[in-house]
Amino acid sequence: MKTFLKTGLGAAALLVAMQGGAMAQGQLNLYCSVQVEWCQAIAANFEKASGVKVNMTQTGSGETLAKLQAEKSNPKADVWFGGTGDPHLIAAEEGLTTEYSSPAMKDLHDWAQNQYASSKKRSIGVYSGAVGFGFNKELLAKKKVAEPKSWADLLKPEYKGEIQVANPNSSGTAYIVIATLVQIMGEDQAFEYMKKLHANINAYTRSGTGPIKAVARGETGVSISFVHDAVTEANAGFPVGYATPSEGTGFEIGSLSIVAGARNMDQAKKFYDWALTPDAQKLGYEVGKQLQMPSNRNAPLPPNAPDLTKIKLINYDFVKYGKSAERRRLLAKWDAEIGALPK
Ligand code: S7P
Repeated sequence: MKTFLKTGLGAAALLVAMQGGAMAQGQLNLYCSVQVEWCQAIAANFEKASGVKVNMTQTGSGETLAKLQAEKSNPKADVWFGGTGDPHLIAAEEGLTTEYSSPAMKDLHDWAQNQYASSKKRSIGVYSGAVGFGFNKELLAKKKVAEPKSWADLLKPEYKGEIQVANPNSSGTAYIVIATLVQIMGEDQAFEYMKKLHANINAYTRSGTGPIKAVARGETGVSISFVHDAVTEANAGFPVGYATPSEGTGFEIGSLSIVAGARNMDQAKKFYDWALTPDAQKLGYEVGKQLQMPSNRNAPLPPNAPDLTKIKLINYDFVKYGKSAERRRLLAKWDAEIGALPK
């Protein structure tokens, strides 16, 4: 009896101490804009490394920006991980995120540090990836349609009803597509191009990854999306190939920001530092088979990841296209001139 009481009390004391310890580490409300498997791995591994309890919500970049804007006076999130860089810059400009300088910054590639400079210390790069075309090789072969190689190719009549891209109002990926076309062709020509392209589009999806998933399932022949997502689908066994446009293409700086007025600021900073380590940056590939280029110079490039140095990238103007007014203007123009066109 005595031993039972002793062990019972000991175990209870240990449990209280453990709970006290875990509680002392607090919690973190994480908005996460990469693929859900990666978000879950980020949450679980940070919990393990820090003892901080993580409440994670996954939504794409455009949608997360809209949520942060709606919650401005009563922020619900502490930190925003991943998603295209322009909405992070807009969040910075609108005061939705706050300044932070991580000691890990010195280990990051220049492009990741550029995001820190462009956002006036309110955001940083965690990964990068290029826009291009994903296609279903079997479907195109069956329809005797060539694999697209250029922006010009996408206007050819054989792609009628064969192409999917996301809606730029909800998708950061699709916003990069518009900004890329404007930078390559000039604004007037880019909108003329998108009007012609509309004839070949079968759907504007909510999320930026929707089109490549539809390609993998054989629901559409071609997607305009990030090429790393095409390789992920190919690695999963789908007959998916990819190409980057011969005229040049845009790219993302997938980013990380701390929410202004975060209730759990210490935990948010801890997470931010951890997310920039090579160990954290390996998780995207290890768990979610994601193939973006990590921002920490010491994190390995995932096998078969598209090599950004071999892609014709434009000198994407993140500062200009990461401005709130510019995004609003381009989206309104897209709604009026493209989104409103009959299908
Ligand atoms: O994780 C894949 C990826 O393509 O998704 C991210 C982003 O959330 C896409 O957001 P949208 O739905 O708003 O386009 C990219 O940053 C990332 O590379």
